[in-house]
Amino acid sequence: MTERFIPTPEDKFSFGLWTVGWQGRDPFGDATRPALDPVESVRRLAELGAYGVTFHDDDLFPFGSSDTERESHVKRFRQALDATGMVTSMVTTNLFTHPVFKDGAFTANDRDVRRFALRKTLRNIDLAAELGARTFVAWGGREGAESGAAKDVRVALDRMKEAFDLFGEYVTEQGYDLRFAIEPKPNEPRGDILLPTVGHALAFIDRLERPELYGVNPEVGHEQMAGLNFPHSIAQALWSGKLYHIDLNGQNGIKYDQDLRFGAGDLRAAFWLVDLLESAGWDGSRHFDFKPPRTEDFDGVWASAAGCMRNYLILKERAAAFRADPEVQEALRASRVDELAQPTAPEGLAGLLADQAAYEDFDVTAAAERGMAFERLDQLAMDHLLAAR
Ligand SMILES: [Mn+2]
Repeated sequence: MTERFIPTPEDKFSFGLWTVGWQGRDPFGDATRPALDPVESVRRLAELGAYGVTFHDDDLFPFGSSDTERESHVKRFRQALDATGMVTSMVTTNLFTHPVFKDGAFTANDRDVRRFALRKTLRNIDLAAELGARTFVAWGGREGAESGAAKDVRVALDRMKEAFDLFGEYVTEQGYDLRFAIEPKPNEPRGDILLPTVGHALAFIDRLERPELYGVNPEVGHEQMAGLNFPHSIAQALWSGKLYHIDLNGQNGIKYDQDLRFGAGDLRAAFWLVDLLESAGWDGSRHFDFKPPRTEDFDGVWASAAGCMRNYLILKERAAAFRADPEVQEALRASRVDELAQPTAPEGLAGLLADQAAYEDFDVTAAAERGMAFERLDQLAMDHLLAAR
């Protein structure tokens, strides 16, 4: 019964080193778990069936490491990857933990801090290229404010654009095969963060000098913290050709960033998300950015990581069963979902204006009375999600 949910590298599951390595420190409590060696994380995740790992520079070597220290950490990590066959599927920069970033990195009011942040990121871009990562995520957790006068947002966006344009210039000059994925979040740790949602990030990318180098890295919980429909955000990112990476986790509505394992929290949103990614043929990583709760010991950490992958595979099976069910296909037609794919006025403006049936003779009352049969369709989805069919 359970054997069909065993993850393999072909499923392209990946994890951040900071996920299983999270020690459980929160604003009110100290660490509940000791530090985890990245080499151990690589080994255990490979055993569980993951294909890749991702990291912030500071996850791999402590902030302020000398070149020699940095090189020895990278070497051990590389050996662990070689021994397990795991890949570095994405790299990102920590521009939020050290106190120097208390007012942000690319948009800190302090220009010296901004220049340091650019150099820290450029150095990490070199490492990403060296390890063969093709995606570089940028989460600006400290780019924001708690009060109105503290940050001139229009000017801050100029500085944000300046930073990303410099990175685009750098990867182009170096010939790196690396694209950037901007990760939106509405708040936490800042009171309000710049580029708070997928929509904001997509609009920002349009203003960059080399927009083709930039996409988004939406996280389930981040959009849901803003009360948004995550599958809708992903659909728009896909529609824009801008889904460059994704962070899967769980969240229970509008509250602090919970980072639950994937499938926990809003299960129906998770079902529709997997249905969307699989229907769209998403071929990128299924990347988990979650935090095993601080109640857990290491057995709980690995159970939580395994649960992320297992839940994805269960939902993938449930979504496929939903799509394959002849009754569902009939219900989709009854709800006229296929009709939305027909262009509304393919004959053009003149033809539309000349068409009396479209307006003058249109029976508004009859059209208003037609039921859409969405409830039956949704219950079929619920039945499949709950394995009742
Ligand atoms: Mn999060």
